[in-house]
Amino acid sequence: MPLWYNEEQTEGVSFGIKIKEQILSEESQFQTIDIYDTYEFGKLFTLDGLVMLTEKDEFIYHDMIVHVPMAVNTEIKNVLVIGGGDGGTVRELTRYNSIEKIDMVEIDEMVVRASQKHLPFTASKLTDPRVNLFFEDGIVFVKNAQNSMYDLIIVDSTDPIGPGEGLFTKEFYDQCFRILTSEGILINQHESPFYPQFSKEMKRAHNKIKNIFPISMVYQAHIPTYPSGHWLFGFSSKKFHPLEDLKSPRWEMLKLKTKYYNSDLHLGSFALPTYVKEMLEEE
Ligand code: AAT
Repeated sequence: MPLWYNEEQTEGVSFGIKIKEQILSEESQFQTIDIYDTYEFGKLFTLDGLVMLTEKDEFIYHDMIVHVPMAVNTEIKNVLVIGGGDGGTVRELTRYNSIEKIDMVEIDEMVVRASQKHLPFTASKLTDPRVNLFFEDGIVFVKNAQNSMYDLIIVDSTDPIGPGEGLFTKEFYDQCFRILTSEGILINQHESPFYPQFSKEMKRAHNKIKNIFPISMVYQAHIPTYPSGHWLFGFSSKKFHPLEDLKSPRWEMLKLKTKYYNSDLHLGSFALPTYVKEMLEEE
């Protein structure tokens, strides 16, 4: 009997991946952590039965959440990552020699330990000397952080149910604004535009952020294992415009080999389908 991982992405849509075996299943204080080995996607990591990443397509998400802001401000030195316990975001950040400090605040230490054991490539740079791991709630961390501490904040969080809920609130975005420098950039994983229960959250988040940051835009990527495969990210900033301030030649001089991100795609990722643009204009 073949084994399948099945995720009810909506009440009427189920997404399945054939699995070789289940490698891990544990209950943390916050959520259920499962890791499977699959035929098509390598290892699959889920929280509360929802896909967080697979080894085959995680490069798309992590390229887009990191290289987009880094190519807009190549001088970024201090970075805060909220969530991201699998280490993929940190891995991409550590490729920049110019970055001096990365604080990563993950609520669930068990996610980090499971990733280090079973997703070694994704978690490979969590031991980089520039990385400081904090196991606490990102909401509390930003409240206690000093003004103007970070050049970049990346919110690599779960969806707004469970522990990730508070990371989609106005209070949280206000704190992010406060602790960013005058050149600061905030990047959010922003849900999918396609199914209403996801797009509803994206619209709510975008409406809150655009009232706080002078520049707030949305960009997209194709992530096969996320609901609908069409995923959005938010780019907000106190100073930099993600297109007008893109430093393509400077970024290309760094000669980072990326599998998804490139300068043309950077520009293209901000060109949104009409229905998404209309959603973003709705109050
Ligand atoms: N890198 C892609 C994987 C993730 S996982 C998101 C992480 O956010 C999880 O490890 C979770 O424990 C952590 N997290 C959730 N809430 C908080 C919080 N309040 N403070 C700190 N960390 C938190 C992102 C997947 C995106 C899925 C899209 N469908």
